[in-house]
Amino acid sequence: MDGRRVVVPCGWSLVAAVLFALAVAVAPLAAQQERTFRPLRSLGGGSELTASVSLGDVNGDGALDVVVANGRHWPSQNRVYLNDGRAGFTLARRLGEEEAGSYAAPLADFDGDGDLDVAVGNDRTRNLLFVNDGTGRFVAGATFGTPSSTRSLTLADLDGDGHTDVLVVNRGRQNFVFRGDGSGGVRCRDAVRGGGRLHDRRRRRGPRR
Ligand SMILES: [Ca+2]
Ligand SMILES: [Ca+2]
Ligand SMILES: [Ca+2]
Ligand SMILES: [Ca+2]
Repeated sequence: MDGRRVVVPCGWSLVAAVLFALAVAVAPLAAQQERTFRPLRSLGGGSELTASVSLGDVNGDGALDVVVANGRHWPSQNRVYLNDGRAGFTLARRLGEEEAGSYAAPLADFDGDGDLDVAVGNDRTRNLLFVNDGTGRFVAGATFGTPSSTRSLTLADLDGDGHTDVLVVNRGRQNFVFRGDGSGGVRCRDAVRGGGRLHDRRRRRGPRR
């Protein structure tokens, strides 16, 4: 205690009074800890136009690694940062050879070999999968969809066949579900508009933004 006087309301039991005094004493410490919260590490360069990050153990060492989707509207390099096990991410690898305006890079095992692959959602260029060699090195695999304005990808087994599917959300354009075949391929399953109705993927409405 710092010698401050704590006034306990009348009629309280000793236990209640002690708990009250402890709460009064601890509250400033909690507030101080909140004020002193600082970044543990830096990650990547400050000039990159990062849209999102994904976590997953891409090299099988038990530590969560980071995949960064960069670019947004402008072509940029996506990167994989390997975790040294102490939240240090000094080793960066390029994800793909070509720059793209990426918004999303979620992880899932698309080819069923046990390691995490990456689905990349792009603005103005095709979305595509990157296949993991098991050590966190990726090569480009299947593309899915036409060049559009993808803003996010959500991965889940939507049709219950045991394979990960991809819900593609596009700005100002049709959204789509792509069905994963479990061997690294994804195919358009249905187009999705508001309200959960299904539409033909060829029907596009509204101006491109
Ligand atoms: Ca790892
Ligand atoms: Ca895999
Ligand atoms: Ca693999
Ligand atoms: Ca599925």
